[in-house]
Amino acid sequence: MYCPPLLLFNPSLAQVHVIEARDLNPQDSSGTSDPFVVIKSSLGGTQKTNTQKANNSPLFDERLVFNYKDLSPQQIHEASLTIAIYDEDWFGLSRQMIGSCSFDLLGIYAKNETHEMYRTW
Ligand SMILES: [Ca+2]
Repeated sequence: MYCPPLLLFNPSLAQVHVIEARDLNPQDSSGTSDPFVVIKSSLGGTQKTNTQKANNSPLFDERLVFNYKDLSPQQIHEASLTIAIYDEDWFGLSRQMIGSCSFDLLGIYAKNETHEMYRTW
């Protein structure tokens, strides 16, 4: 069984650095969107970024942290995150999905040394 070193040293922390999105499809009649990112963990918990008003290529640069206790190796190996980006409407009272993707946490550690992921939709 392969266990990435970072998970061995700190098995109860998942930090997601949401950097940016580019060329989002506009959702508002103005030709722009008011995007924010929601991250949902299969281990429990949901976190979101701040909303970037009227911006189709937003720079978020926010770190979202999920802390857990007493995770089993099985839970860590099966953990996944779903990342969705929405357009905010009506001062946060409604939202419209622009796109989403999911990935398993160990896959990010195993695929590259920088633990970065890019997705186009
Ligand atoms: Ca909007």
